[in-house]
Amino acid sequence: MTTPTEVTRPHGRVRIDSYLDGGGERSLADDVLDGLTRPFKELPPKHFYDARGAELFDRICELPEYYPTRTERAILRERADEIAAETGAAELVELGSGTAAKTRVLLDALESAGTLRRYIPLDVTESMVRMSAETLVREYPDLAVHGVVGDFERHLNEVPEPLGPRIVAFLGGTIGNFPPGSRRRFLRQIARLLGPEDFLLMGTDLVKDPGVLEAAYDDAQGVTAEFNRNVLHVLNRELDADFDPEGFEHVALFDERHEWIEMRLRARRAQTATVRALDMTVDFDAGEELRTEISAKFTLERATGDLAAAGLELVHWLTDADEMFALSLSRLRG
Ligand code: AVJ
Repeated sequence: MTTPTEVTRPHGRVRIDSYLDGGGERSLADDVLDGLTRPFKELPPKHFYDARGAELFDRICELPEYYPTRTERAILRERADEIAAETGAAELVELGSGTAAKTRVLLDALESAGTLRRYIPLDVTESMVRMSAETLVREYPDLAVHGVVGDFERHLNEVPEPLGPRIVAFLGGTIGNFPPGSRRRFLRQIARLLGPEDFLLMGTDLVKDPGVLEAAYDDAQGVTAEFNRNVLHVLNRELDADFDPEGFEHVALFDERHEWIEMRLRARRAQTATVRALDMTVDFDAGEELRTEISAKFTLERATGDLAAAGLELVHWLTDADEMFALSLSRLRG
């Protein structure tokens, strides 16, 4: 348990603990050192999300080709009352809460059921945690919000002790960003937040026609391409680098063997970038690719297997009529 760098109580029902202390920048530097010196260059997708990246991601969620967000929201709307009844949850812990747009659907259902007491958003973007906390306490007069500003890969231990039965929500399909081994390891860490009365509610995008998948990650307006290149803008700013984002082409393809989408940046020509903060140069051959994201797509079997590996058992598998996306409700295996 580390000490939060800052604790604020703007008024009785909001508390925000911040655990970001420069560790984030260190992790960017480490990821660049590791990832850009490998024979197959790679950066983890978490570095997309500076303010501009978060904004571009919000625009992606509105695109006609990008079905996951609206499909997940529709499933939630359809099934929230059932989830509330089944779980009787007093609190909602949300990992990667962002703007907390879909959260309201769950909070409404838990409030109507009369069980809701507390919301615990965990996100790396401090402004988002603060904004959603302040908005939500105004909208829900009996709700306490205990925000945790942190990285869900490093700060799960900082989630406060439960006040009662809880739902841990990990929405959007973000679990698909982890490669298979670390996905199961991460699910085991999440499982440690659960007691015998608690549930995990997780969103997973489903395996489907490759054309539909690839369009979702390569939209006609080029918003996803800009989102992909944004990681280079982040490196330029944070590490005093000089990558030319326009020197790279956006690539999105479905790897059928691994059942995941890969996003890559492909060098349009041979080029060298300097990363001054790390005193390193990075050479690209013409056509060389840098992998920036995997986004795994799931079947019921894959989801069940991953949950089981973390000691969790599936309670409900909730999908839309076209089986585009699924929400799984699971709990510790009894
Ligand atoms: C936020 C990780 C769920 O993988 O679909 C959207 C991110 N990348 N378009 C996803 C993303 C390209 C998104 N997740």
